[in-house]
Amino acid sequence: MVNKKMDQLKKYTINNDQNAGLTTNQGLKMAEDEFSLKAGLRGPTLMEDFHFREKMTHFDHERIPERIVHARGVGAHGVFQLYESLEAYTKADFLNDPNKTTPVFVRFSTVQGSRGSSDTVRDVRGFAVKFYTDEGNYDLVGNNIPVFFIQDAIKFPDFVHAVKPEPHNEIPQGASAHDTFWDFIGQNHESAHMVMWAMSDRAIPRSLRMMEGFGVHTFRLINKEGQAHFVKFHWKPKLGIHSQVWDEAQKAAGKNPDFHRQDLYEAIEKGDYPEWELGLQLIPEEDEFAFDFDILDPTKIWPEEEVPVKIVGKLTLNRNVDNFFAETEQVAFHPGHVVPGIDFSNDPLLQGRLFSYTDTQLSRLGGPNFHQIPINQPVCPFHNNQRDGMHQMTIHHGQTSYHKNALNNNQPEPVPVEQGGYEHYQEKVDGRKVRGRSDSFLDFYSQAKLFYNSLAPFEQQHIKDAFSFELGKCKSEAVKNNAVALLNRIDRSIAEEVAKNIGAVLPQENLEVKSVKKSPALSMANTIKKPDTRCVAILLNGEPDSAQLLQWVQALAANKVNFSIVDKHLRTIDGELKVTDTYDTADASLFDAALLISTSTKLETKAIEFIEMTFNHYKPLGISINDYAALEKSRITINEPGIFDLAKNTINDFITGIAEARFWNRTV
Ligand code: HDD
Repeated sequence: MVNKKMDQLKKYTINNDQNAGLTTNQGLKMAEDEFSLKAGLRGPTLMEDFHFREKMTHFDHERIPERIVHARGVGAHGVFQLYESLEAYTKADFLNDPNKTTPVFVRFSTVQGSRGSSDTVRDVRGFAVKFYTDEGNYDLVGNNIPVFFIQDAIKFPDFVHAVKPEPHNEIPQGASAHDTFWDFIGQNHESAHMVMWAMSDRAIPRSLRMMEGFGVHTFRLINKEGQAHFVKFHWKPKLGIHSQVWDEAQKAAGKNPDFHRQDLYEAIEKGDYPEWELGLQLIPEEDEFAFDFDILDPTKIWPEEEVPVKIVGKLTLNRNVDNFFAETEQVAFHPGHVVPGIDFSNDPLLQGRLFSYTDTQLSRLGGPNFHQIPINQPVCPFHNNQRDGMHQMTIHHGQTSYHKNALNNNQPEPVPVEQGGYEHYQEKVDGRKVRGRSDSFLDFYSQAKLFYNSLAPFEQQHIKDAFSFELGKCKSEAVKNNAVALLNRIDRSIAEEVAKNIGAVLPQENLEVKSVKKSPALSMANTIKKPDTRCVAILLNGEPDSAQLLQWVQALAANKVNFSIVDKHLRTIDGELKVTDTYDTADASLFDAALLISTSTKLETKAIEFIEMTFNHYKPLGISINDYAALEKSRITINEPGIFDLAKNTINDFITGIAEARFWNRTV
């Protein structure tokens, strides 16, 4: 398949170090690379050692500033395929022609932690997509949560200062469980809705491949006739939306800090290409005021039951990067990178973002020519009169670099709208210059309650647990009390339970939102469930029946379930199957299920620990055991939900359990 971006990147990708002599950057062949030039073998290094100085100088400058937020991330290449023309809504070329395949680059990220922090922390996940369209780059820079903490971009530096590690001791890393974050939330009730999502299971995804993405803001689509629709963008994962449990996420953060990054990399290497469908929620321009929330407010969703999501295309990630720094680290996203047919709304958070993203690249990527870095280049030609600057890579031929000119026939010339020139939507605006908030943005609590009402009981309990954990880590009584006062505005039962758990003051008056309204689309309990790409640890305790084992692993593979065989030592079983992990290298927090195969009368302690953690995290457990008494040493009873005794159940029953993923009605 033709992929213009891949073809472009190929020109910059070097793989010519084989059979090549070592040279300096000036092309000088070097006869020695292990010893610096010295005055005598035991003498000082000489200034004239240009090779040493060049090598060391380059090394000294290898790092660039990490992103102020979203520093930890992972990227991959892919394609976007439209299902049917959207010309009724937008003139964007890549959303008009279903025969066109648009190359994309996607970067997922956490928000709070630094570049080396753990993947499985409780946090919002960034979901940034760069479409390399024939009309220029279009960036949809979203998150895995459909709302945001604040309504106006001017508060973003305050919010980020509050959530980041505290300035005096740079603690904590990759966590919002600290005083300044909760102080900010207590003082800014516009965060109420977002904080409910951040404390829900959405903030601890099982895999980047199993989370939704949202453009968050209201944007505008404009068709050829100049008609506009308000739009919200959604990414719906084909594998469904799935999460870890909090204890598992914390353990995985230590056992494998690269858990999500590796999961994505390995899935793509195996050919299990992650897929999302693009969905649009559309509101005609004339219905702007038809809702009981302001559609410009980024702390509000448009409930899917009120404004349905129209599925319009598919994103597939099918290629890992060749070089992390060159591609994932240097990619520069910007919500202001738009194409004809896509425009902004007056959402005050979006408006501020339109300034911040290019600005931050100037210090992060070192100057105004970052668009020339291969990963950032559009796949269509670009011409203008911008010149010079740090890291200019292009030799612009000719005398003129200004508009208008007569010396070069007025080239490059602005392109008329009919020929694809971008024109801003001519929205009529009329108002006084004011610093303030629209009254229509003042309902902070209704949708926080809607979200909570929509969740299954186990999801609601996880939210209460998460608040109790996070606020329990705070030191200030005032911060805790203020946070409980916020919860009391949303739901009394959360406020009561959290106040009790953290020893905070429960306000006397119940100020909760009195609404039982639900939006079933918000619950992860209603998601797609498949066994595909889930990973099972096959735990050996004694020598297994190899024919039986082979049959089981074939059944797992036939259902696209991945597996690792775990034993005391790495070895080959009967010359066929390989033990790929030991009880020391594997950990239950890193697997979706376990299958214990025991042929001995005694269960090894580490095997017991493994199945107990699997059990405690509500995961399916397959058991093939010759002596049931051996299980008594563990806390597992064979009749609990999600335990599959392979003497009575088939391997396919176990695989159905793997698809189910969690058994919440277990007595843990
Ligand atoms: Fe932002 C990075 C998403 C509000 C300023 N943001 C960044 C990234 C994502 C988001 C996914 C990482 C891009 C990458 O992978 O390189 N940000 C969002 C969403 C927001 C949001 C969904 C609200 C709806 N952001 C937001 C505001 C501001 C910024 C209000 C400032 C006014 N964001 C930035 C930034 C970053 C950034 C400082 C850091 C690195 C970068 O831009 O390239 O400019």
